[in-house]
Amino acid sequence: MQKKKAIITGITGQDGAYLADLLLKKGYEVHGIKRRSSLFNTDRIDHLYQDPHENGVQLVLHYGDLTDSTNLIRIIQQVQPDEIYNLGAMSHVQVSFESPEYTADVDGVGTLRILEAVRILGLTDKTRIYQASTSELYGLVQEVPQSENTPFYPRSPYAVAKMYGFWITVNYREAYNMYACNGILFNHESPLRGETFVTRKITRAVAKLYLGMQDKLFMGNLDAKRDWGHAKDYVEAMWLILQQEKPEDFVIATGVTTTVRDFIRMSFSEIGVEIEFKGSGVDEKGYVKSISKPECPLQPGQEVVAIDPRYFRPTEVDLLIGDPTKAQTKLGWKPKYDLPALVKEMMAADVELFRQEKLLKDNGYKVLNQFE
Ligand code: NDP
Ligand code: GDR
Repeated sequence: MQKKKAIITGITGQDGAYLADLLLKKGYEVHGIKRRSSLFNTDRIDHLYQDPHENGVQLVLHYGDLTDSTNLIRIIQQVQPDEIYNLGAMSHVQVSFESPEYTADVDGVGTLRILEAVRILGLTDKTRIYQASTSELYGLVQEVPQSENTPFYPRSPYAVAKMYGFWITVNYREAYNMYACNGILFNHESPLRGETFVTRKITRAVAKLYLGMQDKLFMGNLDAKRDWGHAKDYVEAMWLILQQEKPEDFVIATGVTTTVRDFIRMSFSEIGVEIEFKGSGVDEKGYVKSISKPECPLQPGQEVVAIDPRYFRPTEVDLLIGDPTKAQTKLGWKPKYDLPALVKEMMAADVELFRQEKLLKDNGYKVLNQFE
């Protein structure tokens, strides 16, 4: 039997890395689209890299960009994929307020470019398409928990661009009978999460506080509530969505919501520190209440969390909590991780990362920087 071929846009991102790993383990030939960058940008998939000079290579990387139809058409024509996972995006909500037009081009029109490429190339009967849609579509709370039937009310240029991506996927499915589906994924995290998303920002900072490498963590809105899962579980759902008889859209979530404040508490608790918050609004601060690990350099009463209003968004999404019933029933999908297990894994990874950095520094070695 011929190997299945998949294209992943956004293969260098968090989800791209986990999905590439999953598909390779399932025996796929995986083609990833990566952007040209002035520095190497393949850290997350270097362990999967295969030398193109060898025979039987299963992972192939192509240069490309979602803003360039010509190159998307060429790659899709060359690969003739069974499945395309469109994960590439300008994925940071706050940054989308700074770069709204670029975000619309990549996240909105980029989705159209993929769908149209498949149509132009006459692959509508062969190629199945997964579109990385998001719980940000729900935006301003209309109902909870949010399901496939909850109306959308996007609250950022990112979410509005993704709304176009969602509906153009539905439209191509209906207009051209394409197998094209949206996964409406709620927030999912991991040790590979980008450093400026809230969970990773917190676990990195708490690890550095524990190792005496940082004094304080500056945060935005601590009241925001998110339904956080593990990226490893969520890429499994992406694959399942494309294996169904009929193309449909699915919500993927844990059904549990937690405040940013509680995520901070849970992260500190991994280093044996209990935190108490005092004050409100921009004056809220987090203090060390107790410490159970003697090696921890923090002191009771020390201020370790403060608010910096620069991290507030012009319009915020206050509450996300997903209803994964359809995915559980039709896909048989069930996450293996809960939030405590996710926080534990992320904290352990960041403590290890900075322990290595500190060890080098403490012994007179520089952390490698090729420019110095
Ligand atoms: P990341 O930000 O980690 O990865 C985004 C990927 O898209 C990177 O590989 C990035 O490349 C690539 N990319 C950015 N701009 C372009 C472009 N112009 N052309 C081609 N590729 C581009 O995101 P995640 O892995 O977390 O998310 C994957 C997808 O799922 C995204 O579409 C995101 O919006 C969506 N999503 C994510 C959720 C989450 O909680 N993680 C939840 C719901 C949806 P480079 O490495 O070069 O920057
Ligand atoms: P989100 O993720 O916007 O939900 O989008 P992010 O982790 O950036 O923010 C979550 C919540 O935390 C609040 N917050 C802060 N956020 C950041 N980044 N930095 C801070 O200092 C901070 N302080 C408080 C935010 O205001 C927000 O309410 C993610 C992305 O992966 C999207 O691509 C994806 O579509 C959605 O999740 C589902």
